[in-house]
Amino acid sequence: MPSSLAASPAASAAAAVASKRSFAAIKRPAAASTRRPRSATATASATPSSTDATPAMAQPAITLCYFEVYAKGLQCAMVAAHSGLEWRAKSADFNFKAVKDTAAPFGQMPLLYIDGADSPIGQSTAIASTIGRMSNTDGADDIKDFAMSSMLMAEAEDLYAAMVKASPTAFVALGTGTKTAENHALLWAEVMPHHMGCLEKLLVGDTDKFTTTGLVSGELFLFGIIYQIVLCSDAIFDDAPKLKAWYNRILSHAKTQDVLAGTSPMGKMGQYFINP
Ligand SMILES: N[C@@H](CCC(=O)N[C@@H](CS)C(=O)NCC(=O)O)C(=O)O
Repeated sequence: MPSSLAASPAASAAAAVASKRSFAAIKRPAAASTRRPRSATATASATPSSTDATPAMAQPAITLCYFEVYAKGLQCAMVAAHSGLEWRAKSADFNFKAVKDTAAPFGQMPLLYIDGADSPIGQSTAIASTIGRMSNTDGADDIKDFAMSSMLMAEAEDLYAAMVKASPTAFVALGTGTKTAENHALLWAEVMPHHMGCLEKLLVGDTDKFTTTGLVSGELFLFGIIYQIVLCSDAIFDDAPKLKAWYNRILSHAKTQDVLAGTSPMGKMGQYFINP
């Protein structure tokens, strides 16, 4: 990510206040057997979760901070948007440079601030896992769903790494470093078909779901990177019809459309990976 992006407007006042408190305020969702119906438990400000798994306890609001591009932000925004938690993005005066060498655990974004927590969370997978746990959208009521969710998140990171290696971005042209013409050709001819083939086999039976709900945090996180890949080539679905159905199902979801239209709390985000 170029340094010009790091200078994008940034410091959430809410996040700064939140960063002074402790993690004690973060509650663990109750086990499925003790959960009450959503209507009896949702906080006034929370939007309804897109899954049937709704946390029994009101959870603190969260603030997701990232640059105005998809890159590592879309995956987290997808998980936040479908979580049912009250969430916001960084405020206009958020200053990444101010937290980069202090509060940010790895000096990078995305960062997740939880109201009541004493420090932000770094690493997009940790952010997605935390949101998934807080909102009970991580499939953890069913160990198979949880394992699948975790696998898909790891797979999404592998796909992201493959794109970073070989695809030009809005900021780095083909021919720079490992983004050679040869690697780029290999990406689309071999790397993507291999990954899509593996994913196609993991979908449950003849369904368009990887899990019982089809909307666990790992699926939403994976959607975030696959959407970015599809912006470069939708041929990835040529031999993966079930995966295409899975993709279209999540794509057409109102909460996904909100994120993509720039009408979610995250606002507008630009395309990161591009064609040469
Ligand atoms: N492994 C990290 C990578 C995060 C990352 O690479 N962040 C970049 C933007 S995509 C960043 O913050 N760059 C600005 C900087 O390092 O100053 C994650 O998944 O969150």
